[in-house]
Amino acid sequence: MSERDRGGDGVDLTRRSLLQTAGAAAVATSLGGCLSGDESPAAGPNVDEETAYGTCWMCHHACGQKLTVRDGTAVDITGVDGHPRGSAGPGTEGTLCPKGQAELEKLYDPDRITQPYIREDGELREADWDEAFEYTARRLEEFADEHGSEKMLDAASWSTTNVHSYFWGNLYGTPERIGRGRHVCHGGSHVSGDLMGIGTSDIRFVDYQHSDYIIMWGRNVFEAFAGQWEAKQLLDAIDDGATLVTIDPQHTQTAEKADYWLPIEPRTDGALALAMGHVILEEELHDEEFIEEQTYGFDSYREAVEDKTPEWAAEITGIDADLIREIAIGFAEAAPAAGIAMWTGVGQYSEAQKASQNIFALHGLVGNIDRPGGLRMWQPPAMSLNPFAERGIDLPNNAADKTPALRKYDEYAGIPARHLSGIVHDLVPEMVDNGHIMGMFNHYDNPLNDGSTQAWLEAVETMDLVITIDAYWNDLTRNADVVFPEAIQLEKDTLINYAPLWSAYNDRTWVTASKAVHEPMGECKSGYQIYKGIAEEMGWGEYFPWENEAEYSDDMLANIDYSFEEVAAENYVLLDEYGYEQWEDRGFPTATGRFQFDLDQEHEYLQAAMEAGIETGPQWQPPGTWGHETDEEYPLHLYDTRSVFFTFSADQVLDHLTEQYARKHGLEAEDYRGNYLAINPADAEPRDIETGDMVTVETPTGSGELMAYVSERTRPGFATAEFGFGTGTGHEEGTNTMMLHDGQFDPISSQVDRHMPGEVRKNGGD
Ligand SMILES: Nc1nc2c(c(=O)[nH]1)N[C@H]1C(S)=C(S)[C@@H](COP(=O)(O)OP(=O)(O)OC[C@H]3O[C@@H](n4cnc5c(=O)[nH]c(N)nc54)[C@H](O)[C@@H]3O)O[C@H]1N2
Ligand SMILES: Nc1nc2c(c(=O)[nH]1)N[C@H]1C(S)=C(S)[C@@H](COP(=O)(O)OP(=O)(O)OC[C@H]3O[C@@H](n4cnc5c(=O)[nH]c(N)nc54)[C@H](O)[C@@H]3O)O[C@H]1N2
Ligand code: SF4
Ligand SMILES: [Mo]
Repeated sequence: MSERDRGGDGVDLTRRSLLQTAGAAAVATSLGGCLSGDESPAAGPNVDEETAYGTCWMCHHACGQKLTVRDGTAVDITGVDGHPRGSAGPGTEGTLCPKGQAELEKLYDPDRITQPYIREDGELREADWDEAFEYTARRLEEFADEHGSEKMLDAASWSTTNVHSYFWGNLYGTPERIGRGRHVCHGGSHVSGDLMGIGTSDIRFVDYQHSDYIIMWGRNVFEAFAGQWEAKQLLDAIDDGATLVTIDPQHTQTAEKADYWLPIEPRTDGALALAMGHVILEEELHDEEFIEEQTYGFDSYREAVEDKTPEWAAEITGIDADLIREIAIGFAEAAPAAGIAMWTGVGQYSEAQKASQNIFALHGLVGNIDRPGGLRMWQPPAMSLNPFAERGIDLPNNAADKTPALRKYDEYAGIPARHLSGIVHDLVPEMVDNGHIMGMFNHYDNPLNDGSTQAWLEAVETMDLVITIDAYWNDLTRNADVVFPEAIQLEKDTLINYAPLWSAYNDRTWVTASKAVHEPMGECKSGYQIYKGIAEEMGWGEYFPWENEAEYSDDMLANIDYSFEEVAAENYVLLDEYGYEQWEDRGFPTATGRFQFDLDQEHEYLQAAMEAGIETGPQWQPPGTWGHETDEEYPLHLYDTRSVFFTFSADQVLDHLTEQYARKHGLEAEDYRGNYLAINPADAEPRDIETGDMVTVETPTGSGELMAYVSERTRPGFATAEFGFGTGTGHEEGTNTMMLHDGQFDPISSQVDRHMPGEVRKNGGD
């Protein structure tokens, strides 16, 4: 296992082969009709050809795009060299991953919604913009009169403009919001990282360039990267001799490249981390000075790991005790040039808050925080996220005196998460039943994908008012009262709506922007124009003085003395330099100003911990403390995963991507284009299941049909399927794994728990 095998399946993974599984030419071919139609003349000497930039928004990580536009038609798309997110750093090639390349297919996709719709006499019908704005404003006013605006749920997600939060919070006045990080993405580690002083997820990235020892702890970075820079720099690091460890029940594409694969028993990460800490202290490999000067609560840590020997953890995790020792020593000896990358793998189970706390404690123990090769504390550029304030607009805060329902009503008094979270995704259907949530606003978001889908489907039908800004039809948009068609990133001026952090430049702040490359299709408008239109009808025109996104962006950039035009002309600009060990001057952003092993200083957490009956310091919580366990009837452990071809449920609608996904599994000859259930041969054989068979997967609360993919990729007993397919999504083929979900969530963070016990049988069998 410790033998380095970097060939994986005979495929030599390189920067290009990993990220560019299909060239732009292949994408252009797949666009077929679009590009050879009447308006797309063949290239020739008289053809008017331009180069333009884009800011890829296919997975919202903003890699730079360079486009060739011929007589108004975008014909080629590629990366931008040296781009902070799309390259490996200065002087290196910029590329696009398969999703990024597919944005051209999305631009010309005939299935996109390109017209506003409103509900009349129970049916959705096409409307013009004036009608749609007027109708929306009237319904919003009626909703506020009848229910109170606090019963409107803001579920906006990947909008390129942050104006939605000002619209729904400050102006309409709702305190109810489902955010991505804490509620549906990685709630457990969001809470721990925040309270320990290393950020929610913003700085959860290793300083790959200088690292000698990298642990991918429940992360599959070669399929799910946060911008291509991450996968590219990891490849460079291992080429330069860094040790790569993956801790994952799946033998992922990342495990294929690793020196060590630890096929951990799911949900036992907390035990492994405590045992690693035990070894590091026993071997005296901890950083005494850092602990003394920069941390809080070390005594509770020492006490917690005292009896957590590798032999103890081996029983629980299924990982050999000697291997645990080897990894712990390897990591600590390489520190501070050693880092742990973590995101959803230790984020999406009910015991994840404590498990991630135990893992993050290892950073404090070896003192690798904000030191070269360790866990970098990324800095944002000094851009303003509040253009209203920049303009001197006196924006009211109409949500300020409203308490979220979770904290207001007795029905939720038993839920510890209410202290730390405004909402629980999986409780929304119940809140709708209780009349505490009566409407919802969505923008580039589909909650039917995220958990408890069956209950959510009913909730959406019960709600009094559902408004969406989307690009495709699915069970959410079809059930909405208003559907606004949004221009995609290539059709609008784009400055990302948050201050960008992690990138290939580990010592520079930066921004990236691009101008519209193409006219919006049909009647599509940008998100900003949609909010402005509704606001004007609501009588809030004074708060929207900017004509368009570019003007709004100018105010976001004013602080750094750039205009939107100037950044867009370059695609990206590098700004201030910053150094390591920033805690030296600033301390850590915690109640004690130190890195916190123990979270007893945080009042809200203390309340939640007391109610949940857990400790504030590091602690071992066995699987099943809150989540489910497998049993005789449901012996398989089910989990959903990501593929490099898809972002959540957003782009399974693009045929070129589902085609590549089928090809990667060797199943392109089948008619089926849904997701696959990956299952180990040891589990498949007794069930008579072979690759390509249709199977039914069942949990105590639901079932679905999909195609089997028998593979050593998953450890025995663990079966996975990519999410974002099936009922509720825009690509109905396959199974929405969350249709099998029963509402289990982490009682501390409120994060959806996506581990489920299940059984699988071959269709047509017994
Ligand atoms: N089952 C399962 N669910 C998960 C996860 C998981 O691991 N398993 N992971 C979670 C994580 S980590 C996160 S961060 C969340 C994010 O998940 P969400 O925020 O829910 O995002 P998506 O599912 O991508 O939302 C897709 C919606 O955007 C629409 N859309 C596509 N293109 C456009 C466009 O150009 N403009 C507009 N306006 N709309 C568009 C689609 O039609 C669809 O309605 O998902 C979570 N959901
Ligand atoms: N292509 C693509 N890229 C993306 C996204 C996308 O949807 N598609 N989404 C983006 C977003 S918002 C996010 S949050 C990130 C997520 O990035 P990652 O967290 O790297 O996402 P996954 O690929 O789901 O990897 C999670 C891994 O955890 C493993 N795992 C499951 N259970 C356990 C467990 O109990 N313990 C351990 N140790 N491991 C476990 C799974 O087998 C899986 O390999 O990706 C980002 N990048
Ligand atoms: S990683 Fe891929 S999909 Fe995501 S922004 Fe970059 S090119 Fe686009
Ligand atoms: Mo996420």
